[in-house]
Amino acid sequence: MQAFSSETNTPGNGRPSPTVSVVIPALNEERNLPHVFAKLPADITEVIVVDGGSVDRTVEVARELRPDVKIVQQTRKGKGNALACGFAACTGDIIVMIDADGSTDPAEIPQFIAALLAGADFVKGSRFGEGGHSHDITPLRKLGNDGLNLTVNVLFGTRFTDLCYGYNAFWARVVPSLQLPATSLPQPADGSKLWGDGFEIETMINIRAAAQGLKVAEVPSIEHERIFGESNLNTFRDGTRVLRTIMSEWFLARRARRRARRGGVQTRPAAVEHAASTATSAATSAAAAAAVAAIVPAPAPRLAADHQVDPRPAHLNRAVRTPAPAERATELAPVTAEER
Ligand SMILES: Nc1nc2c(ncn2[C@@H]2O[C@H](COP(=O)(O)OP(=O)(O)OP(=O)(O)O)[C@@H](O)[C@H]2O)c(=O)[nH]1
Ligand SMILES: [Mg+2]
Repeated sequence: MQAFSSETNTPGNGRPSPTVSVVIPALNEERNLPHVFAKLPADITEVIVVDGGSVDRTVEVARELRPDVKIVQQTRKGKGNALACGFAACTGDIIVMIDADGSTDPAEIPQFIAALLAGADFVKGSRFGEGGHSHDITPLRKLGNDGLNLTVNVLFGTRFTDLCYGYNAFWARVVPSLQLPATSLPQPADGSKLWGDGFEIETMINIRAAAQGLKVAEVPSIEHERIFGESNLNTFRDGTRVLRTIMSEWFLARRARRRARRGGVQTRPAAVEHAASTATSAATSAAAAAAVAAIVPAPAPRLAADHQVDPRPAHLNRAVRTPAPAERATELAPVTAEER
């Protein structure tokens, strides 16, 4: 199925439209799935529900609602592992990640797609940028979120307005550069989670996308309260994991930059083949233009003294310059089990 044509990128003009996979991690969400599925745009190519061992009818309900749904059983515990398993099962050109609890509105998906078609590699929903809002976040979590957000912006020279939100979309080709923990690794015997398997996944993905030099855009998003059931997130435990993730990503990026400088390696932001080819044509689309208007501006590359001048449009968020994915692979610390 062809999906999400912009005015100038339609099957009619001979240029193929991207196909779109939606990944939905779900843990005991049988009552919420009907609300989520009802709002999925009609031209989504595939829907992947990643089940975390639900003890309710989550899987059955998903199949009843959408017989063509792909059900994936995650290989370990945690939302991060669920997303990694879901991404691995995607066949679409674009991957959109949303929650199953009714808090992220699937009706916003076209805005994310428009920003990708307008040239972004990676698009983040933002509850706190202009036009965004959260009906769900508590004052304590907002405070923590602001602190973590500021920390990342200072350390990485980014301009994120909402670091910890789980509503993102990106071209599928971006997935390898995120270097998520392999889905084939075993679950630690002591029941702990691997780094990246928990709720720190959103932070990890966002930082890695920026640190890889991908063009990161933000679009406004309205977060709703979970409709039924209870949150799986623990403010202090998961907030601490997020903070530790930020620090560890920063040390890795710094070490990689130093090593690259010592070796005289020319490091450039990752290539943007597909996005670049669609950017010009999509720029005239009203939807894309609206989305681009919300894209975060380019930050000053504070950590990269020898940052190369980047010819890309100023409305795209360029983050610190770090080694290309292949080079960075050797820099990433081995995944270690961490306390729950
Ligand atoms: N497959 C799977 N899904 C999970 C797991 N933990 C959470 N989820 C799903 O991930 C999404 C977000 O989880 P929530 O518990 O709502 O956490 P949150 O949205 O970060 O936090 P709140 O704002 O408090 O709701 C929901 O769709 C959950 O069902 C897990 O271990 N496995
Ligand atoms: Mg939630």
